[in-house]
Amino acid sequence: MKKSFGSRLKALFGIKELNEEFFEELEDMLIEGDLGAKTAIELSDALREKAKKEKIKSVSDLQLTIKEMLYKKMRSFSPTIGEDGPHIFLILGVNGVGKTTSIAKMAQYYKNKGNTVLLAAADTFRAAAIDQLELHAKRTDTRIIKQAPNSDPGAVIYDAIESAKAKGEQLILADTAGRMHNKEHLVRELQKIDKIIKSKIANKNYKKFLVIDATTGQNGISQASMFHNAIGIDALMLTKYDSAAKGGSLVQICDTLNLPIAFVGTGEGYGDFAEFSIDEFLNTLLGITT
Ligand SMILES: Nc1nc2c(ncn2[C@@H]2O[C@H](COP(=O)(O)OP(=O)(O)OP(=O)(O)O)[C@@H](O)[C@H]2O)c(=O)[nH]1
Ligand SMILES: [Mg+2]
Repeated sequence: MKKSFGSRLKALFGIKELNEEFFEELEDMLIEGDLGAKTAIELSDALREKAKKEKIKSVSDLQLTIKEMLYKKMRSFSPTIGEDGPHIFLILGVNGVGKTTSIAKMAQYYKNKGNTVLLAAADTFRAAAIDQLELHAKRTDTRIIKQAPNSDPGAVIYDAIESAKAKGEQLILADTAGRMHNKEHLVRELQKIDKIIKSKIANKNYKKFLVIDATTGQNGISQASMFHNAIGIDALMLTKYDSAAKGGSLVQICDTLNLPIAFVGTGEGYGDFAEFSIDEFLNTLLGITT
């Protein structure tokens, strides 16, 4: 297994003195860690300065300095469900990032908080997607609105909103297809869904979440730009941030698109889900043990 960014940081510090070679190597490592060239250069320059002025003496000094710098580039967001429902969360992301699983985890999470939840099976592109969501609905004891495979996802969401309003349910979690015949088709479909939701739900009760797979790396940045340009994203959700965590690209996405992160998934179980903590994320990324 590839060594985590944090353990490589430790190794780098262990064998080097703080000479030019060290900073170049650090810069390469930050780029490899998906923090992007801009951030990597910015960080290593700032560390150079700091090393000169105040002397960085230990690996923990180095880790904490990087942490401080990255902290400033990130924001978190904690969505709360008010009484004036229904609220709708549209869950977006490319194929296989963990949309459907995250919806099940969110359903459990909000139900545990005492909210009523409705699932909308608006990934109608694959029959199996509807079955998968239905299985999660059964397991988490959540109501689901679905239609036949290949039906219009906008219509599924329309139905779900009507139904949630009629039953007084507080939160609709809508699954979407990550795959389409082509990108233009996907974008057009998402824009259509967006329009339907906007016409039926108060703006403040409508949030669009983009799911980013922590193992994706650099590609996450183009994914985020694509979705953000297509319909505008409100917050990110990080998945698969377990074991060999590799989430450096998340810092870049937050920084370049100015987006907050709401949740993090750390496994396949319903409980492997939490509100995003910048502090914990950076500790894992940088190998900081507290
Ligand atoms: N380890 C781990 N696996 C996850 C996590 N979230 C999702 N998965 C797994 O990733 C795989 C894909 O998850 P799905 O929820 O089906 O992803 P999706 O985005 O809905 O996929 P499509 O509908 O095909 O676009 C499944 O095997 C999940 O169990 C996570 O946080 N950690
Ligand atoms: Mg899915």
